[in-house]
Amino acid sequence: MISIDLGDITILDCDAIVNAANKTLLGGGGVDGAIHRRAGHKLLAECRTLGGCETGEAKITKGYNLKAKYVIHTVGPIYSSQKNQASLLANCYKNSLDLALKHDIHSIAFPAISTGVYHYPLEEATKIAISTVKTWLDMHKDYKLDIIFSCFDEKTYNMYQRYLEA
Ligand code: AR6
Repeated sequence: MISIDLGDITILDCDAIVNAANKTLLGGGGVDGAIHRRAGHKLLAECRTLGGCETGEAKITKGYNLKAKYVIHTVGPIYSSQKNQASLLANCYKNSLDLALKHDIHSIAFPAISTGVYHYPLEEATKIAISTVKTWLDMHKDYKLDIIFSCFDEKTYNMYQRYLEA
């Protein structure tokens, strides 16, 4: 099942929340900063052991002080005119979902990856997020997974609503 939530991803009570991180996995601004602040310093300590993460890839840690048991850290593309932007962004969703399956995660919340500091145009990013997730769910019909798109502002929420209804 896919749903949308307007608000802060760090307070969601689900098995995993996804972090829109950078390649260092050592924290930053935006949703990354918010997740690290609420999870506490042990999250950073675990992230230091991971050796960073390539764009489009995903790595998993515990959630520490979060309600979520796990954080899945993925690195979205920094928007530019490069041709492979869309597939890199799609990989973030796909690889995060593959990790969820591997770790028996049955509810996962995604922020709008790359649409903040990384400046991916919201409408394009929303279409990629929704189509990638729907394709993954279609390919894993026997696995029960609730997916929440966590939208931090109304503009993002309205965009997800529009494309989920379409
Ligand atoms: N809950 C849900 N969504 C949030 C929250 C929150 N607490 N805070 C922000 N957002 P961004 P990016 C939304 O910039 O574009 C960091 O410095 C935000 O409004 O967090 O992938 C990393 O370290 C936007 O809709 O991520 C990287 O260097 C969405 O999350 C870089 O930013 C993504 O915005 C990654 O940039």
